[in-house]
Amino acid sequence: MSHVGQIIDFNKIVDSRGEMVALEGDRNIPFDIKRVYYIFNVKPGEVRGKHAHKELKQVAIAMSGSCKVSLDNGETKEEFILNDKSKGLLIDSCVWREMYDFSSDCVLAVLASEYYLESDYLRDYKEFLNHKLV
Ligand code: T46
Repeated sequence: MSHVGQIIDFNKIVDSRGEMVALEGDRNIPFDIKRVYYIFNVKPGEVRGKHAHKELKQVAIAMSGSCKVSLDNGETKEEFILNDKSKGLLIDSCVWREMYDFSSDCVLAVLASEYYLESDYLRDYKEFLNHKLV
């Protein structure tokens, strides 16, 4: 089975004072990071995402709490639970994503390969499937 998303296990730098993770573009993040945003205070039962991107690649990390992410490349669907600040979910371009079951304390940070660009969005599922055929 081909994988739709990939979990990246970040190296934890641990010493007697606590723990740290360092994120570096083109190193442990497999693209140059152009944008960072984070999502929090998601209302119970809300689903975010429900779109794909033509070019954008992202890594999503639950900095606190947890949420679920469903990824769909048009052929295969996979569900991930994000609940570990030392693991990131790599979401490639042209993957339909839905984020749900956010815990009330969830802070979902996202590192993105591009600046925000509305024309990069595929917000209609049929349009997404057609785009994959082009
Ligand atoms: C994804 C999930 C995890 C901006 O102005 N700048 C930005 O960088 C972003 C991401 C959004 N926006 C505006 C666009 C919309 O008017 O904020 C509003 C909400 O954005 P959106 O509906 O895209 O939010 P989500 O949570 O459904 O999806 C976002 C990302 O778009 C998406 O790529 O993977 O977060």
